[in-house]
Amino acid sequence: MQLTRLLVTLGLCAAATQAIASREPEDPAALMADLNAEAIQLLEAGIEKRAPQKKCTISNARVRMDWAALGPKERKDYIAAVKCLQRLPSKSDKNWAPGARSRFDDFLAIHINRTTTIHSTGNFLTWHRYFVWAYEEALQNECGYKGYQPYWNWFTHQDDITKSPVYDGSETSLSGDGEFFQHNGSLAATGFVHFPSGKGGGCLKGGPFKDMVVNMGPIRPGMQGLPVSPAGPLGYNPHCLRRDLTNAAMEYMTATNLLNITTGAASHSVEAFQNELQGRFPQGFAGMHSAGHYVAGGDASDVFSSPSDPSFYLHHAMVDRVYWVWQALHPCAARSVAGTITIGNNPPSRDAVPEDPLDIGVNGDILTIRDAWDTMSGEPFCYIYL
Ligand SMILES: *[C@@H]1O[C@H](CO)[C@@H](O)[C@H](O)[C@H]1NC(C)=O
Ligand SMILES: *[C@@H]1O[C@H](CO)[C@@H](O)[C@H](O)[C@H]1NC(C)=O
Ligand SMILES: *[C@@H]1O[C@H](CO)[C@@H](O)[C@H](O)[C@H]1NC(C)=O
Ligand SMILES: [Cu+2]
Repeated sequence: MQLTRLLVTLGLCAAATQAIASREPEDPAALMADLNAEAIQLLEAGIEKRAPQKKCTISNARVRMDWAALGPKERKDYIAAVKCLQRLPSKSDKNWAPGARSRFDDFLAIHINRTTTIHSTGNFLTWHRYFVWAYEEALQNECGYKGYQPYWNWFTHQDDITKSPVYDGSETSLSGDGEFFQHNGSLAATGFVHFPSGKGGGCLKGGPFKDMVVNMGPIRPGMQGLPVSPAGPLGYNPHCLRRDLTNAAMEYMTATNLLNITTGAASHSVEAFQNELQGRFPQGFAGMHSAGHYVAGGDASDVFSSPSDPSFYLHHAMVDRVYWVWQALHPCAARSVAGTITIGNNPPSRDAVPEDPLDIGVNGDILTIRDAWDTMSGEPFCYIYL
């Protein structure tokens, strides 16, 4: 750790080319694509140098793609696999999570249960990386899905999120807005940020997930007027999926914020990177991770039960994509951990260490933070982003 910090300070570990580092903020989607291309080049060079015999290579890795880049058939296959997970019976202990009725709910249940030890903690990035990967595995192994986990590209449709192919409400989207529901917007960033209400807030109006039933939560919704589950965090509380597509939260998805965490002031350590990505709440800065949840709003505005909205996994694949880019651009800092084991260090706790377990319950074996640093170790991850 000390050596890494020294090397980083001396600038010896900065792999990002000056060309990108010195860019002026511009079209964030173009910037993100260039950063992604740079990451692939660096990974390729790194593999050739260190382990030419590696079983996971750029050419055989799974390639996770932008939802917008998938064709209609690929999108429908993904949607069908998610619906399949929502039909398959839960594997969770009924006494532990009486509300978990499906395999989809098994993921929601463990996320609810672990919330205070996986957010604003040292394991935030790696826990969610493993969580999304296990979901992708379940879609493939239990529901016959042949593709890979797609991501929601934050850097398009800033002006009108209802036009995004993820949220446009069509048969090839993850459904669009909720019905209009009069409310006072959402409180984000533990109350430090207020997003005004959009045009929704109620049950989904249409699209593939219109009739889906959310079985647990909300526990601590950010959206005002959303009733808390009377059944407790893991109790059974069947309700419709609610959304309030919120353009105001898209204001965080900027080239300036992306540059800051990938090549700028917030890119030199995992601590700075993860903190800036998650937000500086007391300063009224929600950060791209948090803001992304509020773009969907409704059930997704609850840090505990946000995975009740299927778009959670596309948002978190994007969080992981940005983490993956940052790691490729900062090879000396990539394998490090910062932060404690309790949410915002509340209550105060020890520092997280690389050997700490990543527990995703019935959804997968226990890995460690260290196991989850490399998406191309082949043990178990082997994927890249495009
Ligand atoms: C999480 O599960 C543990 C048992 O494994 C239980 O003691 C705890 O109360 C649960 N917490 C929440 C918030 O579900
Ligand atoms: C919205 O705020 C107003 C004024 O503060 C309050 O009277 C009303 O009950 C609030 N509505 C909801 C749904 O929270
Ligand atoms: C970049 O991140 C740093 C560290 O969190 C923060 O202090 C600074 O305000 C950010 N810069 C911009 C332009 O947001
Ligand atoms: Cu989470």
